[in-house]
Amino acid sequence: MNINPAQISSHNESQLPDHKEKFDFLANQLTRSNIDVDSLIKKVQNLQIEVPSWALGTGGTRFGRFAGGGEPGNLIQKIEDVGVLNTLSRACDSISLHIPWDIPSDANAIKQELKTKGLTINSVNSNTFQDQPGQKKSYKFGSLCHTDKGVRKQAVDHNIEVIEYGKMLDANVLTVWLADGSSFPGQMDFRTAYSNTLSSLEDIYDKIPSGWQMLLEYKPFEPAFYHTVIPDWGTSYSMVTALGNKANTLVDLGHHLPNTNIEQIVATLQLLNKLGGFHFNDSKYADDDISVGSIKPYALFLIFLELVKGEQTNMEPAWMIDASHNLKDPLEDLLQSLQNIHLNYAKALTVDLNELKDTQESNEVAQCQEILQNAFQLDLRPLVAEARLRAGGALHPLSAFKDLKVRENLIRERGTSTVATGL
Ligand SMILES: [Mn+2]
Repeated sequence: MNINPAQISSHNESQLPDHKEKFDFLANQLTRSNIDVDSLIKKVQNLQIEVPSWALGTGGTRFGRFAGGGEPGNLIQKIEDVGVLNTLSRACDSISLHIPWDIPSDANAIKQELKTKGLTINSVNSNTFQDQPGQKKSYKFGSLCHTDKGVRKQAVDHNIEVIEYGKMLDANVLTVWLADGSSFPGQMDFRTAYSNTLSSLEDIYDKIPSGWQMLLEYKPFEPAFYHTVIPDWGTSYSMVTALGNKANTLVDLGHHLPNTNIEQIVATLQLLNKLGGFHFNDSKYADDDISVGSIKPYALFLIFLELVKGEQTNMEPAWMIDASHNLKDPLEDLLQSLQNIHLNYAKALTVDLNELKDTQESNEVAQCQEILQNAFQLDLRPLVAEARLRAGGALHPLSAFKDLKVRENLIRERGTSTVATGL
């Protein structure tokens, strides 16, 4: 399905007078606070978030999966879906692939489709947390950490194969997330598991092309119940530091125990120049993988504030949404997540960092809080809508999605029984 610019403008038209009134009021307020509205809008437009191919279908839980209709049945259709999202939101100009769920059998056709939709592929993700049909050795007891050298080699070879697919599609990031760990005390020797993992990662790192980076994700628990080989940012940091300049840590919002101070982790990793990537989602309990900003928007704002502080001095992390949609239409959920990412980024950009610094230096605690709260509570929705409007997107992507009957069209084209690959 394609949405053309004329459809978007005609959808925007009825909402323009109301939007203009709200935006003009907000722009005047911001200008009076010495904020350059045009440059704020440009920054918001420049923040593009990668959408993973596995987030486009209905996700399940370990108890069940309730698929919706019109899901993308192949990679071309997944690219088509991200094209729709980007046309509406102007916030996601790339798609991340998961191998082997999305093996690009015809790389030229994939590249052509990406070009037509104005998209790219930045990151490719390996999968050694499941056994695939015909696979020689099992990952039941781990992959890169496994006690059997043959299993470790198979997992290393898989990652190298993923790099090769990535090269074919002009990607530049390999993301490694490991389910490796143990479910019972005594099952695994911590030191052996760490050493085996690092040694396997070294073999993969050797094949990382120049201009690429290898991202190492961490997670405290699940699927392992007792210990995860890379449970936290410190362990990931120790490994990427041992690996070299092309290896960096990836922070996934959901991969923390409740109430972890993630903004502090972001600040520390950026200070150490090792924050390579960021996965957005939100959670109430653990790795819930729900819509960005749906549970803890203030935490999201505080994280963005640290990312904005890091903007001047460090490399730009690879941004991606990593979510799963077991109830909502995945495309609607992604539009909401993109909106919340842009909104909180914009709020963080309005903080006067010099003023905040001075206030911190003089230990005016209440005033420090005021500065942050004033920025967080500002309603910048009209500004984010204006950023989309100027980029050719929809003023309200979610209502455009409904009014243009995107899901109905996808069901008509693909049927009700297609099932997207993924979890
Ligand atoms: Mn992730």
